[in-house]
Amino acid sequence: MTVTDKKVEVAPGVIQTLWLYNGTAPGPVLHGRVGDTFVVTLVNKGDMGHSIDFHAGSLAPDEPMRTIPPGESLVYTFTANRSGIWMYHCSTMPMTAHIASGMYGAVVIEPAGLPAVDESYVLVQGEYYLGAHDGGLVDTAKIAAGTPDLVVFNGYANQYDHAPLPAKVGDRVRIWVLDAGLDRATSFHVVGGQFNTVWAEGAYLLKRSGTSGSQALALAPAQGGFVELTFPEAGHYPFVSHYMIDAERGAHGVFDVTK
Ligand SMILES: [Cu+2]
Repeated sequence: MTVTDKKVEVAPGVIQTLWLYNGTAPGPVLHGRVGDTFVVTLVNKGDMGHSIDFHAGSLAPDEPMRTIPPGESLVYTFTANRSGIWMYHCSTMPMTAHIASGMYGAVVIEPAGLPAVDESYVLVQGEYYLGAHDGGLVDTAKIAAGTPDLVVFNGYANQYDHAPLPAKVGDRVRIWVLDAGLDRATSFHVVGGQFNTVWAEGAYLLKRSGTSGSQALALAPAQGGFVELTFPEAGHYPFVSHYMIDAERGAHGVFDVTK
């Protein structure tokens, strides 16, 4: 995973200079099964020190999570012994500025025996504290004040209003959600939908329930899980963080459900 600085559009007409793993915010979604070993080479091609912290592995952080200066690299090896949707992020101080500049992502380790579904999506919630709109850097005063300008799924405000996620009537849809923060919790809800399966932080709250339901998946920063639902009829089903101020900040999208 290579760290670079890059100017990126984060909402229509809003360009920010971000610090990125492999050129995107969030960084790439890594997928695996319980027992898989990941060997990640972190290469710092940015212009300041950076690092990476994978929650998906348990180890002494001293060496693999160390900050490396520009031009250097390190090899970070971990084994995913437990299922989950695990956060990774830069842990170089000030960590707030590094995470808010795009240095976060997800590692999905499926629980053993997870059934196949018809559609599966990964949504990673993040935040932007905007500097100047023509390529500015993160505004750390807004971080200190706890006032993000944008709260987003997969790095772009209202991304899936512009390009809705497709699904078919009657199909089982699984949505993995990671709240990468940095400081906002999420309450993931699908308007017009009900979850009959909810799995969060290692355990099922509901599992293919026939008569019990769930309306929102609550996640604190750095927590994750998945929900499953079936859409009963064709239409446009919005999905949001039901912290409504954050839905209005950009944590909003749409499922376009067709027959
Ligand atoms: Cu960093």
